[in-house]
Amino acid sequence: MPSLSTSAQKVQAALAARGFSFEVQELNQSTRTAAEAAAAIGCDVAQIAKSILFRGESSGRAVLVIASGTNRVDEKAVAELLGEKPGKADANFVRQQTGFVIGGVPPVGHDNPIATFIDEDILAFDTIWAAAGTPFAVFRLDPKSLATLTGGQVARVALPSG
Ligand code: 5CA
Repeated sequence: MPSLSTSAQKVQAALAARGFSFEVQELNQSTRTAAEAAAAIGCDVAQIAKSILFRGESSGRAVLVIASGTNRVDEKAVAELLGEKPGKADANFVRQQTGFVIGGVPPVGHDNPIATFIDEDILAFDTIWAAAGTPFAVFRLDPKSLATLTGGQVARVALPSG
C-alpha cells in the first residue's frame, strides 16, 4: 500500500486513537471540493461530508459544521445553537485552528478541539466520505460514527442549496 502523506497520517492516527478502523485513502485525483471528491470517488455529492469552519464573531472561537455536500450551512440555525454569529474563517484561521489546509480539513484530528455541529441530512446515507487531511485524501465511514468520532451535535444546521 502506498504510504500516506504526513497530514493524511495524522488523520489516520486520530481515527485509530478513537478506536475506528476507517482507512484513509490518498487518490490521484483532487478531492479539494465536494464535487471533485464525489467525482474522484464515484459517489453522490450529497454523500460528501463537507467540513466548514467558522469563527465565532464575538468569541473568536472556531466552530466546525459538517454538512452534506449538496447543502449550504444555515448560519442562522448555527447562530441559535452557538449563541453567537458564525463569522467567516479565512485560510490562515483554518490552518491555525485545524492544522490542515482548506480542501483537506477532516472532521477529526485537529490541532485544537473544535465545537462541532453535524447536518442531520447526512444521517440519511449508509455510507459517506470525509476529507482526510489533504485535498487528495478521503476516508469512508457511516454517518452514525461521524457523530461518535467528532462528539458533534446533530442538528438542522444546513439546507439544500440552489
Ligand atoms: N475535501 C473536500 C471534501 S471530501 C472538502 O474539503 N470540501 S469542503 O467543502 O469541506 O471544503 C471546502 C470548503 O472550504 C468550502 O466549502 C468553503 O467553505 C471553504 N473555503 C473554500 N475556500 C475558502 C477560502 N478562501 N477561505 C475560507 N474558506 C474557504
